[in-house]
Amino acid sequence: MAPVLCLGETMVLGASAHRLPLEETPDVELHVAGAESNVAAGLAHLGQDVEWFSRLGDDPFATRIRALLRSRGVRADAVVTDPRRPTGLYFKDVRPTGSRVLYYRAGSAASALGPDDLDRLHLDRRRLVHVSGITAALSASCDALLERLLTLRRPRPPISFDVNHRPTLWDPATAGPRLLALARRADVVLVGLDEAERLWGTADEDAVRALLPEVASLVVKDADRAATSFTLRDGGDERTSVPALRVEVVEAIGAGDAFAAGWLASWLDGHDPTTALRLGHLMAACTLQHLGDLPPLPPADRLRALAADADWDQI
Ligand code: KDG
Repeated sequence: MAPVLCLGETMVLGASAHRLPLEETPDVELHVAGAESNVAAGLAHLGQDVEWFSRLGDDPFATRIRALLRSRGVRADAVVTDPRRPTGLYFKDVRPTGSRVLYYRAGSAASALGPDDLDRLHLDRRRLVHVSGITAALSASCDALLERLLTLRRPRPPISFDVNHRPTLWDPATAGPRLLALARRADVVLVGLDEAERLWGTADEDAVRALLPEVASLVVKDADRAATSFTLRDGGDERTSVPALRVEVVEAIGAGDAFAAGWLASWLDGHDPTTALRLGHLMAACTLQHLGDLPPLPPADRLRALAADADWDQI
């Protein structure tokens, strides 16, 4: 069986080492960040065999991305180097009023991803393919890649889709219908209640489920409050909710990917919905306490034991 595949753009991320606004900071730290490779790194940490695929430039940023992901146990064998286009960059501008992102990714190597890239990825042998709605916003060819992937004739590998609406890339009126159409064809969908409200005008878990009734597993995350999963089973819909963990938040960007990694790892291992949601929350809690998207993590055994702990409510 080929490794789990996570597909989407990864960039180098610059952020103030002092958590100052960019115009004031004396030092900028460089990190590696991309929603799908964040998920890949989380899955690898939790013991899954995982590969990330995208396109990178022929530049030091690409070298940095490859090295970081390799160090996190993520394979990147099929990644394409495009010497004509740069690796995408972005900055996090940390302000007292909240963080904002500044992208330098238009025309990046990853924006040239397209449907033909799927031919090199051995999709028929994957346990899971993970993608996100960010890809749909990057270019017409990126959107066409998602279209082809999500309309593959069954039997096909299970596809998980994190809605990941990025308002800086496209407005809700354009993104809403497109992301809903893509999500409807996935097997697993992860979505935040805040983005569901922005995109589809509904801030209620059951109403989100009503929009995506045929998705085998739907996970709706309600920020720092709770996450709820809906799983089609034996002709019915199993609904499970687990409250989020209380943590001191340093920076929230990337926590959704960490949650996705925890939930998906548990789902791949065949765990029950409660354990999967708990592992999602635990992974998210680790990321929330760090500036970068890929913080150091406690050992996987410890995380799994906590997720299965009968005394979870005391954590
Ligand atoms: O989920 C975190 C990502 O949003 C961030 O690291 C960068 O992939 C990214 C994007 O496109 O915003």
